[in-house]
Amino acid sequence: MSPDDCRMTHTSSFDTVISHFVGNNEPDFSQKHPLESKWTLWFDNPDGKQKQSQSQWGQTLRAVYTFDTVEDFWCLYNNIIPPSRLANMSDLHLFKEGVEPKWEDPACEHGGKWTAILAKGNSQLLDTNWLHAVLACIGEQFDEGDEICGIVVNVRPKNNRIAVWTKTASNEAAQISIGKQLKEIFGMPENARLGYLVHADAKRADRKAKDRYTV
Ligand code: MGP
Repeated sequence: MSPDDCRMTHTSSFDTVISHFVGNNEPDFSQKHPLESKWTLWFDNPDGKQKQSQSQWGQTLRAVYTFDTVEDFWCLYNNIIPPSRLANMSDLHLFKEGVEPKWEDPACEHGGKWTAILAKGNSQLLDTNWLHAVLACIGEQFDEGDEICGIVVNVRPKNNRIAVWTKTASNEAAQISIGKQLKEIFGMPENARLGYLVHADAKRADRKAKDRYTV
């Protein structure tokens, strides 16, 4: 990676997040700024011709890169293509280091996920929502930040999805708090609905599982 690859993009969200991380209006670029947690980006692009069974799932899942500073995040972000340009059936997972993006991981097994469904055709909305939700996770912006395991974007032929995975499905208050904050991050109107699916329910009932909570 050349230094140019690490050039930072001065978007409004960048400005917000950098001042959030640095805590003042004069960021110091001479040193890297640590994040509270280490994060690993995972990529998956299974063969989409067949529906995946629970036993096959995860065979093509790969860890790509781990970072723990603001600067290394932007290096990564500026060097990967956005979700809107990924092939159908691709998944990006950004999880706290040491947590595998699977129902079976000990940090996830009692958890679930809030999922936003995004209609195809609005690339900018997909990419912006992904970036904003990623920044909220790595910037520890959720009041219940310890509950966050990671975030996933699924690129699919019909609808795309962004999901935030959390640890303790039984802690309703924490999940509702995260769901409400996520709705704000996505700029969703009050009457729009976001659903929380418990992984254990998905494991048991698979595609027939119903959301446990909604906001
Ligand atoms: P998916 O990739 O989340 O949805 O899960 P997709 O590809 O859009 O398919 P659809 O069913 O929503 O149309 C696809 C399938 O993979 C699930 O139904 C499960 O059988 C399996 N699966 C998904 N996840 C996240 C896991 C997991 O963490 N562990 C296991 N064992 N299987 C999973």
